[in-house]
Amino acid sequence: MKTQQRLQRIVGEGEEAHPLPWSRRWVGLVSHTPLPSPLSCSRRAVIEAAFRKLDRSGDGVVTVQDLQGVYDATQHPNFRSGLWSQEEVFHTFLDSFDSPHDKDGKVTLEEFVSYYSGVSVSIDTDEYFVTMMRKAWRL
Ligand SMILES: [Ca+2]
Repeated sequence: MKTQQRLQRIVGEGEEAHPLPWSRRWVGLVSHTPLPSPLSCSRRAVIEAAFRKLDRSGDGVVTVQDLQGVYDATQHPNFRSGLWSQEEVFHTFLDSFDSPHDKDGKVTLEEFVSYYSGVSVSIDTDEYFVTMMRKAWRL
């Protein structure tokens, strides 16, 4: 009994003195946490290609006028149910890219890149990101 108590004390003290298992776990957690990283060249290029496709007028800003003929609003569930007009579908679509600090119904390249930087963080490989963008925007 005495020995067992002494052993428990030693083990207990050992844990206090050497918090290594916890430290290791912590390091593991940190290394698996995706950190916001700058976009790679291939990711940035495919985002810019999608933006150029959207910006039909070529003035560097995507507006509702640009979307007409590129984005099919008639497939949107709220259009199909008669809840929204095509115009409302376009505005809602643009709104998802529009910076919360500058809601003007126009999307600049920087706003578009910023939106996809957020998406990019959760995608591990450049290849997958590029494929996803090509499919989404039919590039
Ligand atoms: Ca434009």
